[in-house]
Amino acid sequence: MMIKETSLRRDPDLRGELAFLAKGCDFVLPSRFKKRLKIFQQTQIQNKQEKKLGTPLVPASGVGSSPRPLSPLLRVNNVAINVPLSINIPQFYFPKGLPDTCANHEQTLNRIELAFMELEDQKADIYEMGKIAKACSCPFYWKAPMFSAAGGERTGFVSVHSFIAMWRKLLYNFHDDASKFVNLLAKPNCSCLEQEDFIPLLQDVVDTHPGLTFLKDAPEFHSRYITTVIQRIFYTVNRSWTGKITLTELRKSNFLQTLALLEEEEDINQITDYFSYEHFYVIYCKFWELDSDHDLYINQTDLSRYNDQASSNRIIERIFSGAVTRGNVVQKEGRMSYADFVWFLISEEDKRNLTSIEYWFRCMDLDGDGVLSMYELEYFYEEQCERMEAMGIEPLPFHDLLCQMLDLVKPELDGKITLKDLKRCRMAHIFYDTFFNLEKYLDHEQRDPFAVQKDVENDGPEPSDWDRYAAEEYEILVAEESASEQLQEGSFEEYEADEPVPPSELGNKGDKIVISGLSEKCGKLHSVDEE
Ligand SMILES: [Ca+2]
Ligand SMILES: [Ca+2]
Repeated sequence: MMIKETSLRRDPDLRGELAFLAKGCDFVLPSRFKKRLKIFQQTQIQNKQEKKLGTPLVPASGVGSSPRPLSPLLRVNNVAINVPLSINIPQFYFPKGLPDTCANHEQTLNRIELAFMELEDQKADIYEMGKIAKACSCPFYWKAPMFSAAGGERTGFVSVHSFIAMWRKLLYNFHDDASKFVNLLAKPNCSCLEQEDFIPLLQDVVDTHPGLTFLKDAPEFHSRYITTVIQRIFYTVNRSWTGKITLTELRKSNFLQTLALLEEEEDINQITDYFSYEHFYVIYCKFWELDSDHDLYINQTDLSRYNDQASSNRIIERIFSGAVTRGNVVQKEGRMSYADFVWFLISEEDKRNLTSIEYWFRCMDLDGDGVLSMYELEYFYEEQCERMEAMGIEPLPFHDLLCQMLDLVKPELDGKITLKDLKRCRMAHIFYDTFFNLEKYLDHEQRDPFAVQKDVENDGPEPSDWDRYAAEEYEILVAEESASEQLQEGSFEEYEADEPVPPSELGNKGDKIVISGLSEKCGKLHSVDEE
Protein backbone atom coordinates (compact mmCIF):
# COMPACT_ATOMS: atom_id res chain seq x y z
CA MET A 1 0.00 0.00 0.00
CA MET A 2 1.35 3.41 -0.94
CA ILE A 3 0.93 6.37 1.27
CA LYS A 4 1.33 9.65 -0.52
CA GLU A 5 0.69 12.04 2.29
CA THR A 6 3.01 12.51 5.20
CA SER A 7 0.25 13.09 7.68
CA LEU A 8 -2.65 10.80 8.49
CA ARG A 9 -4.68 13.81 9.35
CA ARG A 10 -4.88 14.55 5.70
CA ASP A 11 -6.50 11.19 5.04
CA PRO A 12 -10.12 12.04 4.20
CA ASP A 13 -11.52 8.93 5.93
CA LEU A 14 -9.62 9.52 9.13
CA ARG A 15 -10.51 13.20 9.10
CA GLY A 16 -14.12 12.15 9.12
CA GLU A 17 -13.53 9.92 12.14
CA LEU A 18 -11.64 12.64 13.93
CA ALA A 19 -14.50 15.01 13.33
CA PHE A 20 -16.80 12.52 15.07
CA LEU A 21 -14.40 12.39 17.98
CA ALA A 22 -14.32 16.18 18.22
CA LYS A 23 -18.11 16.13 18.53
CA GLY A 24 -17.80 13.84 21.52
CA CYS A 25 -18.99 10.69 19.78
CA ASP A 26 -17.95 7.29 20.95
CA PHE A 27 -14.95 6.54 18.88
CA VAL A 28 -13.26 3.29 18.16
CA LEU A 29 -10.44 3.37 15.70
CA PRO A 30 -11.41 0.88 12.98
CA SER A 31 -8.89 -1.85 12.30
CA ARG A 32 -8.09 -0.58 8.84
CA PHE A 33 -6.88 2.61 10.48
CA LYS A 34 -4.74 0.72 12.95
CA LYS A 35 -3.09 -1.03 10.04
CA ARG A 36 -2.55 2.21 8.18
CA LEU A 37 -1.23 3.92 11.29
CA LYS A 38 1.40 1.19 11.62
CA ILE A 39 2.49 1.44 8.01
CA PHE A 40 2.58 5.18 8.35
CA GLN A 41 4.89 5.05 11.37
CA GLN A 42 7.24 2.64 9.62
CA THR A 43 7.41 4.89 6.56
CA GLN A 44 8.19 7.86 8.79
CA ILE A 45 11.10 5.99 10.32
CA GLN A 46 12.39 4.94 6.93
CA ASN A 47 12.18 8.49 5.58
CA LYS A 48 14.19 9.85 8.50
CA GLN A 49 16.82 7.21 7.95
CA GLU A 50 17.12 8.00 4.26
CA LYS A 51 17.53 11.69 5.00
CA LYS A 52 20.27 10.95 7.48
CA LEU A 53 22.27 8.70 5.21
CA GLY A 54 21.60 10.73 2.08
CA THR A 55 20.98 7.49 0.21
CA PRO A 56 17.60 6.83 -1.32
CA LEU A 57 17.24 3.20 -0.25
CA VAL A 58 18.31 1.24 2.78
CA PRO A 59 17.61 -2.46 2.93
CA ALA A 60 15.42 -3.09 5.92
CA SER A 61 16.77 -6.60 6.40
CA GLY A 62 20.11 -5.40 7.86
CA VAL A 63 18.99 -6.04 11.43
CA GLY A 64 18.19 -9.70 11.08
CA SER A 65 21.60 -10.58 9.75
CA SER A 66 23.46 -9.06 12.66
CA PRO A 67 25.95 -11.57 14.07
CA ARG A 68 25.57 -10.24 17.57
CA PRO A 69 22.83 -11.48 19.85
CA LEU A 70 19.88 -9.15 20.08
CA SER A 71 19.81 -6.86 23.03
CA PRO A 72 16.47 -6.09 24.66
CA LEU A 73 16.65 -2.67 23.05
CA LEU A 74 15.86 -3.56 19.43
CA ARG A 75 17.32 -1.34 16.81
CA VAL A 76 15.34 -0.98 13.62
CA ASN A 77 17.38 0.78 10.99
CA ASN A 78 19.42 2.25 13.79
CA VAL A 79 16.39 3.69 15.52
CA ALA A 80 15.94 2.38 19.01
CA ILE A 81 12.58 0.87 19.83
CA ASN A 82 11.85 -0.20 23.37
CA VAL A 83 10.70 -3.77 23.41
CA PRO A 84 9.10 -5.00 26.60
CA LEU A 85 11.57 -7.15 28.56
CA SER A 86 10.68 -10.77 28.30
CA ILE A 87 14.15 -12.16 28.96
CA ASN A 88 14.77 -13.50 32.45
CA ILE A 89 18.05 -12.15 33.77
CA PRO A 90 19.47 -14.71 36.17
CA GLN A 91 20.48 -13.47 39.63
CA PHE A 92 24.06 -12.30 39.54
CA TYR A 93 24.54 -10.70 42.96
CA PHE A 94 24.85 -13.02 45.93
CA PRO A 95 25.66 -11.08 49.08
CA LYS A 96 25.47 -14.28 51.11
CA GLY A 97 27.64 -16.24 48.69
CA LEU A 98 26.77 -18.28 45.64
CA PRO A 99 24.42 -21.16 46.56
CA ASP A 100 25.95 -24.53 45.73
CA THR A 101 23.15 -26.52 44.13
CA CYS A 102 25.13 -29.75 44.38
CA ALA A 103 25.67 -29.44 48.14
CA ASN A 104 23.72 -31.95 50.14
CA HIS A 105 23.01 -30.11 53.34
CA GLU A 106 21.04 -32.96 54.89
CA GLN A 107 24.02 -35.25 54.48
CA THR A 108 26.20 -32.70 56.26
CA LEU A 109 23.67 -32.41 59.07
CA ASN A 110 23.60 -36.22 59.42
CA ARG A 111 27.36 -36.23 59.73
CA ILE A 112 27.18 -33.62 62.48
CA GLU A 113 24.54 -35.67 64.29
CA LEU A 114 26.82 -38.70 64.13
CA ALA A 115 29.66 -36.64 65.62
CA PHE A 116 27.38 -35.67 68.52
CA MET A 117 26.38 -39.35 69.03
CA GLU A 118 29.96 -40.06 70.02
CA LEU A 119 29.79 -37.52 72.83
CA GLU A 120 28.36 -38.12 76.27
CA ASP A 121 24.66 -37.18 76.40
CA GLN A 122 25.07 -35.90 72.85
CA LYS A 123 26.32 -32.62 74.26
CA ALA A 124 29.53 -30.82 73.36
CA ASP A 125 31.46 -28.54 75.69
CA ILE A 126 33.96 -26.06 74.31
CA TYR A 127 36.76 -28.67 74.37
CA GLU A 128 34.77 -30.97 72.10
CA MET A 129 33.67 -28.29 69.69
CA GLY A 130 36.76 -28.86 67.52
CA LYS A 131 35.35 -32.26 66.49
CA ILE A 132 32.01 -30.65 65.66
CA ALA A 133 33.72 -27.90 63.63
CA LYS A 134 35.50 -30.55 61.60
CA ALA A 135 32.23 -32.49 61.09
CA CYS A 136 30.86 -29.22 59.70
CA SER A 137 33.89 -29.10 57.33
CA CYS A 138 34.90 -25.82 58.90
CA PRO A 139 38.33 -24.65 60.03
CA PHE A 140 39.13 -25.89 63.54
CA TYR A 141 39.33 -22.45 65.15
CA TRP A 142 35.78 -21.62 64.17
CA LYS A 143 34.82 -23.75 67.16
CA ALA A 144 34.41 -20.99 69.74
CA PRO A 145 32.16 -18.77 67.60
CA MET A 146 30.14 -21.89 66.70
CA PHE A 147 29.85 -22.74 70.36
CA SER A 148 28.59 -19.24 71.25
CA ALA A 149 26.24 -19.07 68.27
CA ALA A 150 24.52 -22.27 69.46
CA GLY A 151 24.09 -20.80 72.92
CA GLY A 152 26.96 -22.69 74.55
CA GLU A 153 28.28 -19.69 76.45
CA ARG A 154 25.18 -19.51 78.62
CA THR A 155 24.93 -23.19 79.52
CA GLY A 156 28.51 -24.37 79.17
CA PHE A 157 27.60 -26.91 76.49
CA VAL A 158 25.62 -27.23 73.26
CA SER A 159 23.13 -30.01 72.68
CA VAL A 160 22.80 -31.79 69.37
CA HIS A 161 19.37 -30.18 68.88
CA SER A 162 20.36 -26.59 69.45
CA PHE A 163 23.45 -26.99 67.31
CA ILE A 164 21.69 -28.68 64.40
CA ALA A 165 18.95 -26.03 64.45
CA MET A 166 21.53 -23.25 64.35
CA TRP A 167 23.65 -24.93 61.70
CA ARG A 168 20.70 -25.81 59.48
CA LYS A 169 19.69 -22.15 59.37
CA LEU A 170 23.23 -21.17 58.54
CA LEU A 171 23.65 -23.81 55.80
CA TYR A 172 20.49 -22.85 53.99
CA ASN A 173 20.95 -19.10 54.24
CA PHE A 174 24.66 -18.43 53.99
CA HIS A 175 26.55 -19.98 51.17
CA ASP A 176 30.20 -19.10 51.51
CA ASP A 177 32.76 -19.12 54.31
CA ALA A 178 32.85 -15.35 54.68
CA SER A 179 29.10 -14.94 55.12
CA LYS A 180 28.93 -17.93 57.49
CA PHE A 181 31.80 -16.55 59.54
CA VAL A 182 30.29 -13.07 59.82
CA ASN A 183 26.95 -14.54 60.80
CA LEU A 184 28.58 -16.62 63.53
CA LEU A 185 30.58 -13.76 65.03
CA ALA A 186 28.45 -10.67 64.49
CA LYS A 187 25.83 -9.33 66.84
CA PRO A 188 22.24 -10.26 65.95
CA ASN A 189 20.96 -8.46 62.82
CA CYS A 190 24.38 -7.04 62.12
CA SER A 191 26.17 -7.78 58.89
CA CYS A 192 29.62 -6.52 59.81
CA LEU A 193 32.22 -7.30 62.42
CA GLU A 194 33.33 -4.96 65.16
CA GLN A 195 36.45 -5.32 67.27
CA GLU A 196 34.83 -7.00 70.27
CA ASP A 197 33.20 -9.63 68.05
CA PHE A 198 36.62 -11.27 67.68
CA ILE A 199 37.27 -11.69 71.41
CA PRO A 200 35.73 -15.18 71.99
CA LEU A 201 37.51 -16.56 68.93
CA LEU A 202 40.88 -15.12 69.97
CA GLN A 203 40.48 -16.10 73.63
CA ASP A 204 39.96 -19.65 72.39
CA VAL A 205 43.09 -19.45 70.23
CA VAL A 206 45.03 -18.34 73.32
CA ASP A 207 43.51 -21.16 75.38
CA THR A 208 44.04 -23.97 72.91
CA HIS A 209 46.69 -23.25 70.28
CA PRO A 210 49.78 -25.40 70.94
CA GLY A 211 52.04 -22.47 70.03
CA LEU A 212 50.63 -20.34 72.86
CA THR A 213 50.69 -22.76 75.80
CA PHE A 214 53.06 -20.54 77.80
CA LEU A 215 50.70 -17.59 77.31
CA LYS A 216 47.77 -19.67 78.49
CA ASP A 217 49.24 -19.70 81.98
CA ALA A 218 49.68 -15.92 82.10
CA PRO A 219 46.12 -14.62 81.97
CA GLU A 220 47.36 -11.09 82.62
CA PHE A 221 48.76 -11.04 79.11
CA HIS A 222 45.78 -12.54 77.31
CA SER A 223 44.01 -9.25 76.78
CA ARG A 224 47.19 -7.58 75.49
CA TYR A 225 47.79 -10.33 72.96
CA ILE A 226 44.12 -10.29 71.93
CA THR A 227 44.12 -6.48 71.61
CA THR A 228 47.21 -6.70 69.42
CA VAL A 229 45.73 -9.33 67.12
CA ILE A 230 42.43 -7.43 66.82
CA GLN A 231 44.26 -4.21 65.92
CA ARG A 232 46.32 -6.05 63.33
CA ILE A 233 43.18 -7.58 61.83
CA PHE A 234 41.49 -4.20 61.56
CA TYR A 235 44.67 -2.52 60.33
CA THR A 236 44.84 -4.88 57.38
CA VAL A 237 41.26 -5.93 56.68
CA ASN A 238 39.15 -2.87 57.51
CA ARG A 239 40.20 -0.95 54.42
CA SER A 240 37.41 1.61 54.92
CA TRP A 241 38.68 2.74 58.37
CA THR A 242 35.12 2.55 59.73
CA GLY A 243 35.84 0.17 62.59
CA LYS A 244 33.41 -2.29 61.00
CA ILE A 245 34.62 -5.09 58.77
CA THR A 246 32.16 -5.72 55.96
CA LEU A 247 31.66 -8.98 54.10
CA THR A 248 33.37 -7.55 51.05
CA GLU A 249 36.38 -6.46 53.10
CA LEU A 250 36.61 -9.90 54.66
CA ARG A 251 36.40 -11.63 51.28
CA LYS A 252 39.11 -9.42 49.82
CA SER A 253 41.47 -10.10 52.72
CA ASN A 254 43.52 -13.15 53.62
CA PHE A 255 42.11 -13.36 57.14
CA LEU A 256 40.00 -16.51 56.81
CA GLN A 257 42.80 -18.34 55.01
CA THR A 258 45.22 -17.30 57.75
CA LEU A 259 42.80 -18.42 60.45
CA ALA A 260 42.52 -21.80 58.73
CA LEU A 261 46.33 -22.07 58.74
CA LEU A 262 46.38 -21.98 62.55
CA GLU A 263 45.29 -25.60 62.79
CA GLU A 264 48.09 -26.80 60.53
CA GLU A 265 50.92 -24.75 62.00
CA GLU A 266 51.95 -25.49 65.56
CA ASP A 267 54.50 -22.67 65.65
CA ILE A 268 52.35 -19.60 65.83
CA ASN A 269 55.34 -17.40 65.01
CA GLN A 270 55.35 -18.81 61.50
CA ILE A 271 52.05 -17.07 60.98
CA THR A 272 53.36 -13.54 60.73
CA ASP A 273 50.03 -12.11 59.60
CA TYR A 274 47.95 -11.17 62.65
CA PHE A 275 48.82 -14.01 65.05
CA SER A 276 52.59 -14.18 65.62
CA TYR A 277 53.47 -14.05 69.31
CA GLU A 278 56.89 -12.64 68.47
CA HIS A 279 55.28 -9.73 66.67
CA PHE A 280 53.04 -9.11 69.67
CA TYR A 281 56.08 -9.25 71.91
CA VAL A 282 57.91 -6.62 69.86
CA ILE A 283 54.93 -4.25 69.72
CA TYR A 284 54.22 -4.62 73.41
CA CYS A 285 57.84 -4.11 74.48
CA LYS A 286 58.14 -1.02 72.30
CA PHE A 287 55.07 0.41 73.99
CA TRP A 288 56.25 -0.59 77.44
CA GLU A 289 59.50 1.29 76.94
CA LEU A 290 57.62 4.50 76.15
CA ASP A 291 54.87 4.15 78.74
CA SER A 292 57.03 5.08 81.70
CA ASP A 293 54.24 5.16 84.28
CA HIS A 294 52.72 1.97 82.87
CA ASP A 295 49.14 3.15 82.84
CA LEU A 296 48.88 1.82 79.28
CA TYR A 297 48.57 5.28 77.77
CA ILE A 298 51.31 7.42 76.32
CA ASN A 299 51.40 11.13 75.65
CA GLN A 300 53.14 13.21 72.98
CA THR A 301 56.39 13.42 74.93
CA ASP A 302 56.40 9.65 75.43
CA LEU A 303 55.82 8.97 71.76
CA SER A 304 58.46 11.44 70.64
CA ARG A 305 61.02 9.29 72.47
CA TYR A 306 60.26 6.43 70.07
CA ASN A 307 63.38 5.34 68.19
CA ASP A 308 65.54 8.16 69.60
CA GLN A 309 63.27 11.01 68.56
CA ALA A 310 63.29 9.84 64.96
CA SER A 311 59.83 11.23 64.16
CA SER A 312 59.38 14.98 63.91
CA ASN A 313 57.41 16.87 66.54
CA ARG A 314 55.08 18.24 63.91
CA ILE A 315 54.02 14.80 62.70
CA ILE A 316 53.55 13.57 66.29
CA GLU A 317 51.38 16.60 66.99
CA ARG A 318 49.26 15.61 63.99
CA ILE A 319 48.86 12.04 65.24
CA PHE A 320 47.64 13.37 68.58
CA SER A 321 45.31 15.86 66.89
CA GLY A 322 42.95 13.03 65.95
CA ALA A 323 43.96 12.88 62.28
CA VAL A 324 44.12 9.11 62.34
CA THR A 325 41.21 8.09 64.54
CA ARG A 326 38.95 5.41 63.11
CA GLY A 327 35.19 5.07 62.99
CA ASN A 328 33.45 7.10 65.68
CA VAL A 329 36.18 6.66 68.25
CA VAL A 330 37.10 9.96 69.84
CA GLN A 331 40.69 10.18 70.87
CA LYS A 332 41.04 11.39 74.41
CA GLU A 333 43.06 14.53 74.34
CA GLY A 334 46.76 14.18 74.72
CA ARG A 335 46.94 10.42 75.04
CA MET A 336 47.37 7.39 72.89
CA SER A 337 46.14 3.95 73.89
CA TYR A 338 48.01 0.74 73.33
CA ALA A 339 45.59 -0.11 70.50
CA ASP A 340 46.41 3.18 68.73
CA PHE A 341 50.09 2.50 69.23
CA VAL A 342 49.80 -0.76 67.28
CA TRP A 343 48.62 1.29 64.29
CA PHE A 344 51.38 3.84 64.78
CA LEU A 345 54.15 1.28 65.03
CA ILE A 346 53.15 -0.75 61.97
CA SER A 347 52.68 2.44 59.96
CA GLU A 348 56.02 3.85 61.11
CA GLU A 349 57.98 0.70 60.36
CA ASP A 350 56.25 -0.26 57.13
CA LYS A 351 55.40 2.80 55.08
CA ARG A 352 54.62 0.77 51.99
CA ASN A 353 51.41 -0.97 52.98
CA LEU A 354 48.12 0.66 51.96
CA THR A 355 46.92 1.47 55.46
CA SER A 356 50.24 3.09 56.28
CA ILE A 357 50.13 5.22 53.14
CA GLU A 358 46.66 6.36 54.18
CA TYR A 359 47.72 6.88 57.80
CA TRP A 360 50.51 9.27 56.97
CA PHE A 361 48.54 10.98 54.25
CA ARG A 362 45.88 11.90 56.80
CA CYS A 363 48.59 13.26 59.08
CA MET A 364 50.21 15.39 56.40
CA ASP A 365 46.97 16.69 54.90
CA LEU A 366 46.69 19.58 57.38
CA ASP A 367 43.57 21.16 55.89
CA GLY A 368 41.92 17.82 55.12
CA ASP A 369 41.16 18.68 51.49
CA GLY A 370 42.42 15.35 50.17
CA VAL A 371 45.58 16.66 48.54
CA LEU A 372 49.04 17.47 49.83
CA SER A 373 49.76 21.00 48.70
CA MET A 374 53.09 22.73 48.64
CA TYR A 375 52.52 24.63 51.87
CA GLU A 376 51.84 21.37 53.69
CA LEU A 377 55.05 19.82 52.40
CA GLU A 378 56.98 22.97 53.34
CA TYR A 379 55.53 22.93 56.84
CA PHE A 380 56.89 19.44 57.53
CA TYR A 381 60.19 19.96 55.73
CA GLU A 382 60.89 23.08 57.80
CA GLU A 383 61.40 21.05 60.94
CA GLN A 384 63.60 18.56 59.11
CA CYS A 385 65.81 21.50 57.98
CA GLU A 386 66.10 22.83 61.52
CA ARG A 387 67.14 19.42 62.76
CA MET A 388 69.71 18.96 60.01
CA GLU A 389 71.18 22.38 60.69
CA ALA A 390 71.44 21.52 64.36
CA MET A 391 73.40 18.43 63.32
CA GLY A 392 75.69 20.49 61.09
CA ILE A 393 74.22 19.08 57.89
CA GLU A 394 73.35 21.52 55.15
CA PRO A 395 69.81 20.79 54.05
CA LEU A 396 68.66 20.86 50.47
CA PRO A 397 66.70 24.08 49.76
CA PHE A 398 62.95 23.40 49.75
CA HIS A 399 62.61 24.23 46.08
CA ASP A 400 65.21 21.62 45.06
CA LEU A 401 63.72 19.05 47.38
CA LEU A 402 60.29 19.72 45.96
CA CYS A 403 61.54 19.04 42.42
CA GLN A 404 63.04 15.77 43.65
CA MET A 405 59.83 14.72 45.37
CA LEU A 406 57.58 15.65 42.44
CA ASP A 407 59.89 13.64 40.24
CA LEU A 408 59.57 10.70 42.63
CA VAL A 409 55.78 10.81 42.96
CA LYS A 410 54.87 12.16 39.50
CA PRO A 411 51.46 13.50 40.55
CA GLU A 412 48.68 13.53 37.97
CA LEU A 413 47.85 17.16 38.75
CA ASP A 414 50.63 19.71 38.89
CA GLY A 415 51.69 20.59 42.40
CA LYS A 416 48.99 18.50 44.10
CA ILE A 417 49.82 15.11 45.53
CA THR A 418 46.90 12.77 46.08
CA LEU A 419 46.62 9.49 47.92
CA LYS A 420 46.27 7.76 44.57
CA ASP A 421 49.56 9.27 43.37
CA LEU A 422 51.37 8.00 46.46
CA LYS A 423 49.94 4.50 46.18
CA ARG A 424 50.80 4.30 42.52
CA CYS A 425 54.39 5.59 42.68
CA ARG A 426 55.51 2.86 45.15
CA MET A 427 57.92 5.33 46.70
CA ALA A 428 55.64 6.48 49.50
CA HIS A 429 58.11 5.32 52.16
CA ILE A 430 60.86 7.53 50.81
CA PHE A 431 58.47 10.43 50.36
CA TYR A 432 57.16 10.23 53.93
CA ASP A 433 60.54 9.73 55.59
CA THR A 434 61.79 12.82 53.77
CA PHE A 435 59.18 14.93 55.49
CA PHE A 436 59.10 13.57 59.02
CA ASN A 437 61.66 10.91 59.84
CA LEU A 438 65.12 12.41 59.68
CA GLU A 439 67.07 9.26 60.46
CA LYS A 440 65.40 7.26 57.72
CA TYR A 441 65.57 10.19 55.31
CA LEU A 442 69.32 10.41 55.73
CA ASP A 443 69.52 6.63 55.32
CA HIS A 444 67.65 6.77 52.03
CA GLU A 445 69.88 9.66 50.92
CA GLN A 446 73.00 7.60 51.47
CA ARG A 447 71.70 4.59 49.62
CA ASP A 448 72.45 3.93 46.02
CA PRO A 449 69.35 5.13 44.13
CA PHE A 450 69.60 2.10 41.86
CA ALA A 451 69.46 -0.23 44.83
CA VAL A 452 66.30 1.54 45.97
CA GLN A 453 64.80 1.05 42.54
CA LYS A 454 65.72 -2.63 42.62
CA ASP A 455 64.02 -2.98 45.99
CA VAL A 456 60.85 -1.59 44.55
CA GLU A 457 60.97 -3.82 41.52
CA ASN A 458 61.46 -6.98 43.55
CA ASP A 459 57.84 -7.77 43.97
CA GLY A 460 57.93 -11.46 44.81
CA PRO A 461 56.97 -13.08 48.10
CA GLU A 462 59.53 -10.91 49.91
CA PRO A 463 58.80 -10.32 53.59
CA SER A 464 57.18 -6.95 54.17
CA ASP A 465 59.10 -4.11 55.82
CA TRP A 466 57.06 -4.87 58.93
CA ASP A 467 57.99 -8.58 58.97
CA ARG A 468 61.63 -7.68 58.58
CA TYR A 469 61.49 -5.06 61.34
CA ALA A 470 59.66 -7.37 63.74
CA ALA A 471 62.12 -10.23 63.19
CA GLU A 472 65.16 -7.98 63.75
CA GLU A 473 63.72 -6.28 66.81
CA TYR A 474 62.73 -9.59 68.31
CA GLU A 475 66.32 -10.83 68.06
CA ILE A 476 67.57 -7.66 69.74
CA LEU A 477 65.00 -7.79 72.53
CA VAL A 478 65.76 -11.43 73.28
CA ALA A 479 69.48 -10.74 73.35
CA GLU A 480 68.95 -7.81 75.73
CA GLU A 481 66.70 -9.90 77.93
CA SER A 482 69.17 -12.74 78.28
CA ALA A 483 72.04 -10.33 78.91
CA SER A 484 70.16 -8.63 81.74
CA GLU A 485 69.13 -11.98 83.14
CA GLN A 486 72.73 -13.15 83.27
CA LEU A 487 73.59 -9.96 85.11
CA GLN A 488 70.82 -10.55 87.58
CA GLU A 489 71.70 -14.18 88.10
CA GLY A 490 75.10 -12.95 89.22
CA SER A 491 73.61 -10.76 91.93
CA PHE A 492 71.39 -11.68 94.85
CA GLU A 493 68.96 -8.85 94.21
CA GLU A 494 65.36 -9.76 93.77
CA TYR A 495 64.57 -10.40 90.16
CA GLU A 496 62.25 -7.81 88.73
CA ALA A 497 61.99 -6.98 85.08
CA ASP A 498 59.67 -4.65 83.23
CA GLU A 499 58.90 -6.75 80.22
CA PRO A 500 57.16 -10.00 79.43
CA VAL A 501 59.51 -12.91 78.98
CA PRO A 502 60.29 -13.81 75.39
CA PRO A 503 58.69 -17.13 74.53
CA SER A 504 61.83 -18.70 73.11
CA GLU A 505 63.42 -18.46 76.52
CA LEU A 506 60.34 -19.68 78.24
CA GLY A 507 60.25 -22.66 76.02
CA ASN A 508 63.56 -23.82 77.46
CA LYS A 509 62.38 -23.69 81.01
CA GLY A 510 59.80 -25.45 83.07
CA ASP A 511 56.26 -24.19 83.17
CA LYS A 512 56.56 -23.23 86.81
CA ILE A 513 59.27 -20.68 86.12
CA VAL A 514 57.25 -19.29 83.28
CA ILE A 515 54.21 -18.66 85.44
CA SER A 516 56.12 -17.15 88.33
CA GLY A 517 58.25 -14.98 86.04
CA LEU A 518 55.28 -13.60 84.18
CA SER A 519 53.03 -12.99 87.16
CA GLU A 520 55.82 -11.10 88.87
CA LYS A 521 55.95 -8.78 85.91
CA CYS A 522 52.25 -8.52 85.42
CA GLY A 523 51.62 -7.53 88.99
CA LYS A 524 52.43 -3.99 88.01
CA LEU A 525 50.29 -3.91 84.90
CA HIS A 526 46.72 -2.91 84.42
CA SER A 527 44.49 -4.56 81.92
CA VAL A 528 44.19 -2.94 78.53
CA ASP A 529 40.43 -3.29 78.81
CA GLU A 530 40.11 -1.58 82.13
CA GLU A 531 39.02 1.74 80.67
CA1 LIG B 1 51.58 6.32 80.54
CA1 LIG C 1 45.72 19.49 51.98
